[in-house]
Amino acid sequence: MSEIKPKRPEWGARTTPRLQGNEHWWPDQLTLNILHQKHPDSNPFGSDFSYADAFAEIDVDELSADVDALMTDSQEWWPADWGHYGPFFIRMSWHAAGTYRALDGRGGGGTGAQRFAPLNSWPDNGNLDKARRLLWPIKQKYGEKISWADLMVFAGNRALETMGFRTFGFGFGRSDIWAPEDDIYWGPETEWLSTEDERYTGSFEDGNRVLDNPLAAVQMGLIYVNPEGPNGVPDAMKSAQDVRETFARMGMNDRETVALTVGGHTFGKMHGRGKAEAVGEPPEAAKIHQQGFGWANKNETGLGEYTVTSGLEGAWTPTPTKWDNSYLETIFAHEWEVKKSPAGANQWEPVEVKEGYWVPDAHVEGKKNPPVMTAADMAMITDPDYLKISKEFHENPDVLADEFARAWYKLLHRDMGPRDRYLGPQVPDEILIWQDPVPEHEGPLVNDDQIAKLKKQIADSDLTAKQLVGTAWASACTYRQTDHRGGANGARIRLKPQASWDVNKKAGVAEVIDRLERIKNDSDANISLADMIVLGGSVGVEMAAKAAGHDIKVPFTPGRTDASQDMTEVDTHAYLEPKHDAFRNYLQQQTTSIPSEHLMVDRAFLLNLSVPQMTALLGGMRAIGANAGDNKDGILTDRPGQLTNDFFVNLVDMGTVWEPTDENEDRFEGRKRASGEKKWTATRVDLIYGSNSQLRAIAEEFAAAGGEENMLGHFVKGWVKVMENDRFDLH
Ligand code: HEB
Repeated sequence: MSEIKPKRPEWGARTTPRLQGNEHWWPDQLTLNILHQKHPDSNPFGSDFSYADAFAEIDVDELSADVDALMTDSQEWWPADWGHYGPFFIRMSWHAAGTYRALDGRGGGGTGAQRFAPLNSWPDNGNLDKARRLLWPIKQKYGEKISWADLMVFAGNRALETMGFRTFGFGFGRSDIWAPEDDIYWGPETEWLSTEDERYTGSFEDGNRVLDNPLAAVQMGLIYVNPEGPNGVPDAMKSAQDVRETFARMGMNDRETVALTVGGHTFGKMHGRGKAEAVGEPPEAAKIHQQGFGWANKNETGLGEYTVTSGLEGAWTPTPTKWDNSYLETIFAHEWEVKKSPAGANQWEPVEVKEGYWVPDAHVEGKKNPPVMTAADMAMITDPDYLKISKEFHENPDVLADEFARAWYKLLHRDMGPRDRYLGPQVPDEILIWQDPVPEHEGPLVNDDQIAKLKKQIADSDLTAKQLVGTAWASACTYRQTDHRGGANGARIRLKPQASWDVNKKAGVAEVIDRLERIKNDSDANISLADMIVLGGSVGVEMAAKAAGHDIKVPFTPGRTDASQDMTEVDTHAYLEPKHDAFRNYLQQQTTSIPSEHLMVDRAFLLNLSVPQMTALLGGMRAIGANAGDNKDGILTDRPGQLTNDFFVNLVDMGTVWEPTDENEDRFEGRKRASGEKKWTATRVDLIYGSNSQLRAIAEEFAAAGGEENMLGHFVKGWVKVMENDRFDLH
């Protein structure tokens, strides 16, 4: 790369991070950047572009035919192994989707992020720049009608079909991003593929190797595990442990894990016939004339038979472009030993290749190679639980086919949220529990008169603004825009596991829901409990505003329905539990060293809030007194229950002096500067609005003349956004 001399930018702008910005000078400072990521004007199709509308114009049969034709149209700049790009595309799809992690819903193929750093340059994504470039003519043909995100994932699905596998179906609907996601934490390392285990506490040896939350890969730059074995050591049992952990982080159980690995490695090959050192920089660091192509390979022609990707070399089966049971037949037919690939990687090869198992070379006519396995493949027959499943699949190819089809479908769609978000004619009818289904709405929606009547009944009940606001918030705030799970629809707050979450118990939501249910049952209106909870929130906000002298109306759109317990995947719903919720000044026993103001920004991001909306909601909910539980932290007002700007007025008041009351500086006391009299208590997520310069800028505006009105506007907008984040039927 041509050297950048960072000291004297000649024109004044900072266009490389090496020219020090604020993050260099104050690395621990809270940054709000993740709330500003998607500037509407950064979308080349315009800020009001609807991918669903654009996609509606495409002919999916024509698209499928184009992708199918591409599979065997080998290009001289990247010749297809055995004349078929199918396996290569499967790997692209799997690596797009496989970054998904259930814990925070981040990653996955839903945004087309593989086009951008860091993913486009991850060592594990080696040469997938070529796979995407192969798809370019199709992308060019259809333009905005097909997103890169959909196209990349679809290509792998189609690949399976063209090689004789019947998939479970396919849903389109992934719209593209235009810049890397800034909000994803990929790990603490500062070096690719570092083997220092910085993301682990404990070790294999002490039997307590624990991967940091929310990570789902063992090393920086990998999708899941190191194919050579943990940190390159060829140990199949230990590999099994890593495979099990990383696949579980994506919500996959043992059967799904074996089905995916066996099914996936029925196809294609590994690439390592050459020196690893002869492979150049990844796309993000490649020279300008390479035009986005990375990993330039100086081994011979650098292509075809000389391709170096993972450094392991060889195919798993003698029939790598055909769906069959050959992976399990091959692995069970042989005894395996560790050998070195031409690039020096650890891989398993048969002690003696049996008749019928030699693999024809992908490029050289007449040449035969032994089948090979990775440590992770060997795990499938070494770990006793995996072995049992592998044997069952070996004996029952139909069972394998069904489980692989379902697991592959889940892999590709897991980050898309409810089935409502899928588009196109290939969406299967079967509804699956991991899609968090809710029933269809039946009958007429409640009309305005009925809504008005219900609102009056709620207002006339003994429920307070704190209770109503707190409960509606509790129901809706589980939403996360990362994988579109959670939210108020379904009223899952009354089901397992949500009903027993600590935050919901502390906030006393059960009692409020019970009261709302009685009002609903006494009424003839056709309204769900999910809607009643949200409507109750509107009433609460309006009551609190009225008490402060503001006559406002909080928009309410009915149409939610109530899910049942058996529509709810209890164990993965556990990931949605708010262990921290700044808006209700709630923090469960700290399990992370991340200061709570950072957790607050993360939650605001998951809820898709802007900075002013986050600020207004937090200050407004403090004024209403909507803390979970009875603590008064941050309720900086003498008239709680009223939707005022008191939180901001009192926070920026120079008449108060704040001091921490504990070593960790988690809680604080505010005393009157003049008398020393104790006036308030607060937490980090309160005081950050006075301390952080960007948040203080907004807090001051909300505390200034006209500020309360302004705050109210942002409050209502933010409130409705939170309540309707999961209304995919509306937007
Ligand atoms: Fe795989 C390939 C590893 C899973 C599908 N893989 C591959 C390779 C490696 C691996 C190393 C090679 C690369 C190159 O080129 O060199 N994997 C692995 C591991 C795991 C896996 C370790 C965990 C266990 N896969 C998987 C899955 C799937 C797959 C799940 C799906 C489903 N792969 C695949 C394919 C391929 C691969 C298809 C081939 C590609 C080509 O041929 O190109």
